[in-house]
Amino acid sequence: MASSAVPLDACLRVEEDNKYYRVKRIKLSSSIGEDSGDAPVVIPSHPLGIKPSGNAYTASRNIKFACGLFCKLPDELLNHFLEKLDALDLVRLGGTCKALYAFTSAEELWKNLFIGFPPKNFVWYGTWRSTYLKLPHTPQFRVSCRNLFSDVLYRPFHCAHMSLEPYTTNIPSQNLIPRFPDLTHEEFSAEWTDTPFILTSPVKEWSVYKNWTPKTLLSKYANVRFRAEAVDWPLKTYMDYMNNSSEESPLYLFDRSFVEKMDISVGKDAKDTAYWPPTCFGEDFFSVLGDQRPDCRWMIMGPERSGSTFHKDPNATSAWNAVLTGTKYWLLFPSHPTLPPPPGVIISPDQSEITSPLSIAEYLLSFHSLARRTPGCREAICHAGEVLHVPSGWFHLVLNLSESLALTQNFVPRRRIADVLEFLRDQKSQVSGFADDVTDAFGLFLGRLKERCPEVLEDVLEELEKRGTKARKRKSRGKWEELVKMNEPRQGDGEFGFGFGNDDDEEVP
Ligand SMILES: O=C(O)CCC(=O)C(=O)O
Ligand SMILES: [Fe+2]
Repeated sequence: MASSAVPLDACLRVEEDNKYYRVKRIKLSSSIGEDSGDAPVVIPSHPLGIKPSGNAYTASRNIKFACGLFCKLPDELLNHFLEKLDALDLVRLGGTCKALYAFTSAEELWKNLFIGFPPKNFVWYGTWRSTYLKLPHTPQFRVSCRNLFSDVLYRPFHCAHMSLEPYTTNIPSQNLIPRFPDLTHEEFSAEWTDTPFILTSPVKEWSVYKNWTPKTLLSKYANVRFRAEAVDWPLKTYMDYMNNSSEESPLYLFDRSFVEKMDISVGKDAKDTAYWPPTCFGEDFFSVLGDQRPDCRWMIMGPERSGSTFHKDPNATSAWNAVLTGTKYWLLFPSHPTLPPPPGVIISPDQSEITSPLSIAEYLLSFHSLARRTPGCREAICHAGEVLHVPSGWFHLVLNLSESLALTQNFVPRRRIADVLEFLRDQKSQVSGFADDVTDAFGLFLGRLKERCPEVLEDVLEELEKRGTKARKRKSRGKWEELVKMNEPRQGDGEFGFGFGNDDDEEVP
């Protein structure tokens, strides 16, 4: 079984040749990745010459011992200490010896400094450190830190260069997400609202497909600022970053106001429309909220290895995600109170908070092989011109396998209105994306549904009433039944099911 606790040095043996470390798979190899045969995975050498900790055992020199009392601190603790320093102190301390130069050069430290106090004007110089310090990247002046052995420093580099192929190929047939040219709304409503699928035709009709690439956008919107996680950068700066960086978790452009910023029209009937939601999804019931609907559409751009760690989409909405350029690897799991979360994902007892503590690359190293074997797991590679459906409530992790540009939109199909109302009513602290003046999202949605589509609301309320009765019956089950259940096979041990089989309320005494 994969384990996040396996240290890198236990898994890797690193041999130096002129340019590359050949990272060979040894006995523990199944703990760090998928079985990709005996082919060695080639990782370039660390620019400072740092190697994984395990190499210290056979080394005749270790330069960490030259950094005075700091050498007594475990690497993790030393790194935490350095997180408290400002740029000047980091540079000064880094000037005292080679090992401290390496520790104070860690990119994460400089990224945090940059994002904490973003400079007004800057040029991207290839790394967060050189950008923050305004040092054009000059690799020939790098300090050599050979004979420094640290997983803390080596791991992010490994994750930024490891091959993604073993994790994204050979998808088991039972996990594979189905692909269709298109579906009718009737087919979607009757069979597919709870299931991920890919459509290969609709996106190819949009004018933005083929006309929008990162390059064509650059020629038109170079100075427009787009949101990328915690920063708003002009597109030309983000593209400099995207084309000239190499990170474990690259900064991801994720902009919810792109329609307004780019002044485009959207929707099937709009003049000169850029794109429209695939018709099979039918009416989006959050549209009854008009201007008060929560954020619902994003333009997404990022380099290879960027992506989204495991999450569920906001407010129990469903989503579609259309790839315009590049390719995305998707890993999805259904969720239900009776199902455990995906391997490696931690969920609070009331299911309201999801924590996915690892970067995507670390997740692949530690949990992917288990995830792939877990019932319910669904996987796919979505190519340019294709759109993937993410059903309401499903956990998903997304990884860009190459530079990619995508559009995504969240919506509420008829069959999921009850889930959204339940979420807005019962998970108030998790409700997101509404303007600050919306203090009662549940009341607002309920009121609008009553006003605009009273018959639909009547059916939905009936459905919610039934769900409430079932939940109350489940709660009132006796201790005896709970004990008996403990001896039954766990949901997820055998064939995958949503666990609704356990809701056989007719048999509840
Ligand atoms: O393209 C991606 O990274 C996935 C986006 C996503 O999951 C989301 O917008 O919720
Ligand atoms: Fe999502």
